[in-house]
Amino acid sequence: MKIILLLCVLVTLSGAITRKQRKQLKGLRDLLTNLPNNVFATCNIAFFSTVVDYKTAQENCRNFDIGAGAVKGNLVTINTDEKNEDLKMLLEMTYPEDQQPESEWTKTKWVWSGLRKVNNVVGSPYQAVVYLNDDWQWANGSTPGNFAKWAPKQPDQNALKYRKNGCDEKPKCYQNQMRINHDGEWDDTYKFMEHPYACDYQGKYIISSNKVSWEDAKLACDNAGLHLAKIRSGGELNEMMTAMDYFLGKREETLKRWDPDNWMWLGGNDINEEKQWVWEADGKKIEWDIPWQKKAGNDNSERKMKEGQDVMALSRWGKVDDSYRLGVYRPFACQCPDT
Ligand SMILES: [Ca+2]
Ligand SMILES: [Ca+2]
Ligand SMILES: [Ca+2]
Repeated sequence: MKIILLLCVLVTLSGAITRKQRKQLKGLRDLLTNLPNNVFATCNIAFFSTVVDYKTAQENCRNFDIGAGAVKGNLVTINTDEKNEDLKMLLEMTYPEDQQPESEWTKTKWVWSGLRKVNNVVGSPYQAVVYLNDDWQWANGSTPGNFAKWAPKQPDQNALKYRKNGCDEKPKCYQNQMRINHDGEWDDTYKFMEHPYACDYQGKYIISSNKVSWEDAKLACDNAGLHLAKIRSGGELNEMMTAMDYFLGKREETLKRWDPDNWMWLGGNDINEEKQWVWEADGKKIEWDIPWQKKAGNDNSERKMKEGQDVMALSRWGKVDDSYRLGVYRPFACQCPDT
């Protein structure tokens, strides 16, 4: 499955993108380039590049439930300019407009969102339905209120007779589902249309499969405006394990213990003082009862890299090892802001 996830803090409320935000967006893209599932995630939106009909999109989002204790996923809720911009950018990153066929109705020029008409006047005359925001609802149950980005003349509430142009509903198909284009404009369309889709992402972590040293992992998170990940509880460990499976693919049982694909960098380190483990994000002492790999956690040898094993990696089986900051290359996880 192809996926893409995203960050909300990148765009100001005005919708204008600053140079710093542009840099962070590039940093975020760099984090996500080589994911095996082609995942591109921000901290708010998971963008799936696979082209599917509305029903499939909705179902897939419901099954996308990363995040400890979080509710099941939804097709994405776009209730601020920031998120509208985020989604627009994700679409552009995945399917650059200048590489798409010219037609404005090309599948990959649109992305499914969670807004749909729940109070349709069935049988109403073609194009006779006025837009009333009360009739519409986001997949998470909220109503759009006055926030709307409809393209000119939309929603037009077109209808199609059964069996016409792909309509598979009796007696008619209605344009009751909303999609967003490269310009961030909304259009109502039919369920049977096929587009990439985006889900609300409620997880705390963004994982990169790029294998780099701990120092470079720290830098890569920083370039995206993030820090290396923290784990502070069993619940967060569970979430991280699920996220690793989801974004890096399932663990390959045949790999040797120290294979780089079995490990992922976290932000924990005892660089400043041996055995005093702190988080890279804020320098705070680690309170989590660290599940050390056997014999790990207290190594200060200088035989290999002329440095101690002062940084933390998490294995695919949930154990933590202390390791070298340079010369060891692994995937890594960044922490979403305010989580
Ligand atoms: Ca329409
Ligand atoms: Ca150490
Ligand atoms: Ca070690």
